[in-house]
Amino acid sequence: NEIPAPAPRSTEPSQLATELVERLKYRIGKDPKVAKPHDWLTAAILVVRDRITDKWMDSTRRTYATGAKRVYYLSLEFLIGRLMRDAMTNIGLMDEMREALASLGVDIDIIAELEPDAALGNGGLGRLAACFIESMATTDVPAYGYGIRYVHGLFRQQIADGWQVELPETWLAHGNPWEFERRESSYEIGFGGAVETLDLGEGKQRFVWKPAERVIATAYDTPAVGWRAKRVNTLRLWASNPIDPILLDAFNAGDHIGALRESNKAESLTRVLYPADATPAGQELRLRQEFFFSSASLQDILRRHLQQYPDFSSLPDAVAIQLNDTHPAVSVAELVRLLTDMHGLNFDTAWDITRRTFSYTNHTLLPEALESWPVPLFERLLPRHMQIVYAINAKILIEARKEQGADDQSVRNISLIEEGGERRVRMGNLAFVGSHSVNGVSALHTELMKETVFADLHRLYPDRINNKTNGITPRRWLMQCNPGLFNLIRESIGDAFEDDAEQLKALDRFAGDAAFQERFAAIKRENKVRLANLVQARLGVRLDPGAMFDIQIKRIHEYKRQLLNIVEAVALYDQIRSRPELDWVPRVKLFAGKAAPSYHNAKLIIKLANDVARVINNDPAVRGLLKVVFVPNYNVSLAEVMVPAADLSEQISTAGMEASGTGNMKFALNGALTIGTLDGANVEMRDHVGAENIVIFGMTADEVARVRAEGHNPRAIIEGSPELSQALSAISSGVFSPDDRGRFAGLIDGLYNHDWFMVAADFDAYAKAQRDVDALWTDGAAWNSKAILNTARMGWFSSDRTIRQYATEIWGA
Ligand code: DL6
Repeated sequence: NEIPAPAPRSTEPSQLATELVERLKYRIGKDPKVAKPHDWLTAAILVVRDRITDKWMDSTRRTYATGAKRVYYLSLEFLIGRLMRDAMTNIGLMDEMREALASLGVDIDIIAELEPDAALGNGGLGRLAACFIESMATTDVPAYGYGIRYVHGLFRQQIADGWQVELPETWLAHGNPWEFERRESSYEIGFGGAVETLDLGEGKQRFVWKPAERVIATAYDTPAVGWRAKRVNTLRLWASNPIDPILLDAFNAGDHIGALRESNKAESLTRVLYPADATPAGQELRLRQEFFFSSASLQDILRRHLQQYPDFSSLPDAVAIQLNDTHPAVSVAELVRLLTDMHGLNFDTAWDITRRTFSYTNHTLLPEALESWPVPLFERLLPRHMQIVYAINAKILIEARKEQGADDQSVRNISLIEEGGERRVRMGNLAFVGSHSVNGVSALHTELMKETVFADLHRLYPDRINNKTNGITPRRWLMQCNPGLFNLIRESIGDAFEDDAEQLKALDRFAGDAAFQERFAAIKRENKVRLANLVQARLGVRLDPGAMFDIQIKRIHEYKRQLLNIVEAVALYDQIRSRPELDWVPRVKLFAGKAAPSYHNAKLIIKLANDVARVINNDPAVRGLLKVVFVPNYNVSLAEVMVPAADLSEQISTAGMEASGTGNMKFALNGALTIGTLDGANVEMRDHVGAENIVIFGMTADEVARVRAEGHNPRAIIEGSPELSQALSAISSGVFSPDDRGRFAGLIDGLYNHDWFMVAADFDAYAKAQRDVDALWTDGAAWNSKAILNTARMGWFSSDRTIRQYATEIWGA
């Protein structure tokens, strides 16, 4: 019998207020008179969640009824940040909830600040996954995001005496009112042990993996609400639990700690997010995490498929599975195992289904970030998967050699096993051969993939590599983080851009309108005041909102070249002191970002930024014309304050090294001008906003590759640039580190000796570009016009566009 759908609930603030009090009493057990702000936050989330749940169930029913293809996005990271504003905006309840809470004496802005920032990711890759989940719901793609429910997300960063200190993050400390625990959706995941071969006669065999260890994966579901709540999808995160919570025999025998050892071990599997960005963790636990979430997700997908279809021949037509980087690449072997060993398909059929079901996104060309696992480790942990990897490898290499005439070197490059030295399983190659589509994340990155890391595989499968330039969700990165600008746009061009970001183009005609420029600039100023207040409160540093806010926020990495920016600040400091009579443009250089805890140079760069800041900010000769600020603990919520406040966005990676970038898109959409290299998506941004509205400098990717191949002489470059050599000698001689004069000598020696990241090579071009930026700043109308054109022309970089391209060109969804 059909169960009737519930009648739509009233969205009257008075009704919402009644529900808020109800949730507070019956779900949290608090009398409104004694409720704390945290209790109100939980109550507010529960009220919104109920409404979302109605839509969620509608969406699920609709997917079943229409038999629509389902998309599964497997990602070890989802950097979702806070969810409450996002959900309320998308379901259209923001104003009503504000009023309802106000009627109970609660300020929504205060409780919103208490929501933990869910940092289940490191940086761009994880935040992209979060934008995609929202855009898949917005564009009505039936999708599940699958990942890990880390108990501790990315570490909290404290700055102590200028150094980064890592502290545990505890986003679940107050519980998580968004999620539903699904005890019924749990699966066994095995590790280790051995494989038995059963002879079935007629040359047939069956393989039975007998794992030595097993844990349980339990699902936790969070609704992912699309714009206007047209669809609600599911983010399903797995937590690991022991099979036996306690070993009673051991406990009764007095071994109280030992009785819990296994249980602790099982739970520790999903306890912590690996804090490495673009460097493999290289830890057994990391491989365990990867297999754990891949296996749980695939078992779940196959179970759901069999509820609707008689067998797996229809899997590639009903299901698309996207591998977000190589972290879930072991899924290729696991799906073959599940289809053959557990469901009785033969290897060739299983392989064909696997390849037609998976697609893979590559997010980096950095050699150190291309995951590979030592064969002995892989074999010990996943003995059956090792056999399958060898079987796939044999198939691929025979095909390459016999059908394509690949030579020895090419066969070595294509192989799933890296030979020479320690033998390793190459996860990038496994993901590539196990997928029907392999995509890069910007046009330049995709071309470089074809020419470098996957050159031989590309020759073998020339139709497989394609490009899907990244995008960002305009709901979070404009509507919510910049309500002033959002309202101004709506007043000026109507609301069509809310459903199609490319309609922002209609703003073009306001670029030269003086009255509009004034309002646009006033909003930017308000956003800068908000950031200045935050900096004053957290760091005690006073910022002038009239100065140019020049911002670089992202993970700290040598290829992202925060060092180039800091060295330029030092050079500028020198100039301001030696030419005080000139009209210097007041600037604040703001930095934020985390360094991987084991990345020595990245941590040193944070210390340098802080040491330089201390000296410059306290030197009266600078007269406040230049300030340097490192804002601690960068996360999604901090980005939501910093992005709308930027005048200038620093996107200055060594060309050819940043796969795409997405921060670059957020800034430009919010009306910042970009100073950047021709790297990643900057190239396409220039095409969209117009070369005259972006400041491009420095070597191209081709030039970097050529210089690296031919060798260059950074020492000569430095000696030929008085500004640069003076700045470097100040840093290396201890002007900024009087307590330890040699602190930065090694860092600066690296620039003289090899300059791998082309900091010295690009310095003069960068410094000149910065002076061009200064000149532009002094012409307020010209600056504002360019800023408006950036906002107007960034609509194409909406993740809705990216997802539509994935849906039509990869998923067939
Ligand atoms: O595609 C999302 C994002 C890009 O925008 C960045 O350019 C890129 O560095 C980042 N890649 C990673 C790689 N980590 N691993 N593996 O985070 O992806």
